[in-house]
Amino acid sequence: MAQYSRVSGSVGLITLQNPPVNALSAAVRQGIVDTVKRALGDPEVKAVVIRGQNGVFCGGADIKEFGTNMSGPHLVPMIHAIEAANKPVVAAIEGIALGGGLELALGCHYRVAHSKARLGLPEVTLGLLPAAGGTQRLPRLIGVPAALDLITKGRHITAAEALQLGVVDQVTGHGTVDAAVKFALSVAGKPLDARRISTYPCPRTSDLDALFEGVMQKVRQSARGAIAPIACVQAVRAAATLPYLQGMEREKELMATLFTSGQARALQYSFFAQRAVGRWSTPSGARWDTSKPRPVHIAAVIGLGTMGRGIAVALAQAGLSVIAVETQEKQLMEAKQAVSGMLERGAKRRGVAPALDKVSYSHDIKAVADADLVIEAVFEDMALKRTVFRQLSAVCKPGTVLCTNTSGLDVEHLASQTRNPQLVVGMHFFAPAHVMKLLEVVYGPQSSPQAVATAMQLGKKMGKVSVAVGNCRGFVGNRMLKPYLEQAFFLLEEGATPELVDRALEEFGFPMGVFKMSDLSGLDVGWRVRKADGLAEPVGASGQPARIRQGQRYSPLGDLLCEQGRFGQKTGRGWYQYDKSGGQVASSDPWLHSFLEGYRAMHGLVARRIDLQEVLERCLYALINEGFRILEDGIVAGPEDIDIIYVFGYGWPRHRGGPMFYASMVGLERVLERLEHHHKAHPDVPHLQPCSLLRRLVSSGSPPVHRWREVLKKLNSQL
Ligand code: 3H9
Repeated sequence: MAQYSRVSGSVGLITLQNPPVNALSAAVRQGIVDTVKRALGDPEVKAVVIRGQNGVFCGGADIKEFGTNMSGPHLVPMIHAIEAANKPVVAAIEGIALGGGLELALGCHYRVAHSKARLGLPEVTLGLLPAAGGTQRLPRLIGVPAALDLITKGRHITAAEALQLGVVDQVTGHGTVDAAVKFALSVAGKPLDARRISTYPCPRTSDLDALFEGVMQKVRQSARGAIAPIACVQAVRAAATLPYLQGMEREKELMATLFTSGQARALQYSFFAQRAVGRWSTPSGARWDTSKPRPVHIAAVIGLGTMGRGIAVALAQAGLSVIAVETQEKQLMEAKQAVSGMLERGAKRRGVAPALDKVSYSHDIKAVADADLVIEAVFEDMALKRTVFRQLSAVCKPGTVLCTNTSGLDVEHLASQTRNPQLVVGMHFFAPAHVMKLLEVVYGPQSSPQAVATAMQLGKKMGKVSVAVGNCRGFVGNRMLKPYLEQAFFLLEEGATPELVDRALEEFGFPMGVFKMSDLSGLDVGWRVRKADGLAEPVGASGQPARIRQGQRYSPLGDLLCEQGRFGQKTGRGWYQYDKSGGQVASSDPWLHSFLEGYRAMHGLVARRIDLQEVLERCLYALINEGFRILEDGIVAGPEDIDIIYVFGYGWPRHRGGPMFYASMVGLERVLERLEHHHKAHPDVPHLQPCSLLRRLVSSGSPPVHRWREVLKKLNSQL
């Protein structure tokens, strides 16, 4: 809806009203059409100002409408009518002007923005392009290179940058609407021809072909298979080479192909999923809206290895006072330097002062006595963590929330070492902890709603996407990773190479294949865990056949590489070779290929031809199958939790929505049929045996992913 009033005698004021972001729903569009008509027809009105309710100009088209039968006036003619008006129309931009919101403002003759406003055309992040004239007007206003940068990246800019680029005409630090009204009065009656952006020629750029070729190459590389960024380049090219109306036709055509694409569906699903995970709930009935977090002013980190340092930086950057504890003097000195360096670099990037004085250091765990929340980040060893939790329980003030950054150990067991197990949760960060957006907040059966809410809120404060998950081995992300890695190893045994497996996964859209990723994070990490689990034993030591452990098929390939000191990038050799220890450019290693041949010969394995499709099915469907088990076990509340974990923490391509969304796009029957097929071929691999939830979803008609929560509830109540 849009409200109309007259202010300062002769200014028609139109207020968009659709909380929380004044999205351009059918009713808002109709409201704009009606109120603009009214203002233009009112002889007393000399100029018009458009603003949004509650200090928010407009968040763009209403994304919720995209999946429905859209009705109401279209944005393009609505914006044309504003631009064609014979009275000046001024956009008063407070809060945000994004997507269709900025396009609406670009149709106005003038734009006045508040200094804290953010502007942008983020449609590309939803698998779309700015199709209400954004791809045609922005380049005409600010030039092709700057428009390409904003449109292909979907970047939000500050009001200051918008002013510098020429997107807005004035920035104010005070009442934006008052400033816009004053501005409108000052331009009333002046000619408007030079203010209609659609009539501008696109600023000339030298060697347009070379510019677009270069940009297209870069965009293709970073898009990892996403189609929207490429369509954005094509649309801007139309602005640069065609008259406005023909450019608009091209924009419409390109949008039509994107609008119904699976990628747009996946990205819009991901947008809503990211917000849905904030509305967490646990099987015990704790919920985001009924659980009150404890205030956290002072946080402590125990253990200043790589993870602890990153966590300390993330906490300090979020404005908390941080007590950083490391018992080893040498490590403490190094950590001080590293943390200060990270804080300084981060502050320089963000143009703020470094929060160096927020962090105090100690080698004594007693220093955390006053902390409101402590995050333990010591070495991944249960005995050590147990000791730390006992000490924390003794030294911390009553009510301190105790968190562990374990990546998979039993949170409940650690809780049992303390006096207040209800105050213990997991906060599983991802390396580097001050950069990676994902945080798994792990609750055990005894964790109180308040402890979960406190960790979730702290995650939000640190700018993380936090997902509440139940306590199980590996939680969600690492639990699903296990069958994925296992399949990759088995594929090597059966005839694949690391290069083939990685190629399949990178073409799917992962930034790095599984073997390159393993080289980057270090093969020794998994080796240590497998040794602790009694899996990685020297061949023959257990008296079992080398390729069977604990009654199941097992591949010792990773262990054998570690026995040779091949730990990945850090040693210059792993699944690939690198020019030096710590090198980052992977190249094929003939040694590895002959090692694989020798291994197969020793175990009587005959290499067969494996294609890219089999790699994808074996690796991804095994991972997805574990996702269904996680849902079945009630470790997460819905598929969105899993998908967000994979998109934000494990490099799953966002334009494919996440593993569970992807499964629903492939078709659950198809996933089931292929798992059955691969399980039949490998009956000794339990991870390939389809999960019963998958079977039940298929027999209940394979509902779309947004209905799984509801179906899960129904299925659970029938048990
Ligand atoms: C477009 O404009 C296409 C056109 O070019 C052409 C068409 C022909 N629609 O994120 P928050 C909801 S495409 C519907 O938690 P924040 C959101 O779901 C659009 N709903 O708050 C949430 O609902 P709930 C281009 C929307 O302060 C609530 O608002 N625009 C929309 O952290 C609060 O959101 C964009 O891509 C929307 N457009 O961040 C902007 N936007 O409470 C997308 C938000 O039920 N939006 N909601 O969970 C954003 O980036 C952020 O929401 C924003 C606010 C920065 C605006």
